[in-house]
Amino acid sequence: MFDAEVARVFPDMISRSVPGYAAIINMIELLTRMHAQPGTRLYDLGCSLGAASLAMARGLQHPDCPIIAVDNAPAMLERARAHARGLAHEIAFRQADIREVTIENASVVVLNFTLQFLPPADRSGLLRGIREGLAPGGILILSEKIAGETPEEDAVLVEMHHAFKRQQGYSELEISQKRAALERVLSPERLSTHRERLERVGFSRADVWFRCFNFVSIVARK
Ligand code: GEK
Repeated sequence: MFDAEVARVFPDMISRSVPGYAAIINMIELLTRMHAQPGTRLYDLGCSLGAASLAMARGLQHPDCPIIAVDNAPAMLERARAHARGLAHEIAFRQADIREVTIENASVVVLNFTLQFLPPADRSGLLRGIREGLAPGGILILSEKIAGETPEEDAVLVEMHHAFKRQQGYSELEISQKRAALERVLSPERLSTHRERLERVGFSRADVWFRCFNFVSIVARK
């Protein structure tokens, strides 16, 4: 699914299909600056080409914080490693399924549009593991495409998202077919479902800090 061709067009594809993607990446830098603690780890789960990992590296003010970036698509990791070459702060890229990764002593964990690709039944387990691996004061940044709370709200949000994609010249592009294929394997959930699950697995707060149409980003605290 996330093959060499998707990896090649990925930056263009994601910024044309996720409204606010660039703003979210920028704010991951800021949220890292605010929350990274000396001697802890940072994780980017489902890192693709490493845009969020690079933002975390820019935001970090402590040299002793390893950044661990995980993806299970070799084509993505190959490009991600090339992008990160020569960086002052090294990023450890790992090819693995994010469901198999043990999160330990983490101050910032990023799931930037990745949870949506896991089968819904696997989502609680992953989030519980993240919560257990967070150090006191640690945060999870969770960005997702969401479904509306009602069919009516969903229709309004989808209409706006499609207008955004047209504005981005999306239908003219060959990559629109790739995107459509990806979106068929993506299962968005309602914002209320995300909130309830985060609470159920033990996060004490979940605050939406970004929203545009049916795309949100949440900061969840231990
Ligand atoms: C960004 N965070 O640019 N284990 C590991 N990786 C996975 C798994 C899994 N089980 N499932 C999917 N992936 C990035 C964008 S893209 C979002 C994330 C999108 C990986 C998959 O290989 C892909 O690279 C990524 O999750 C999702 O900030 O394409 O809409």
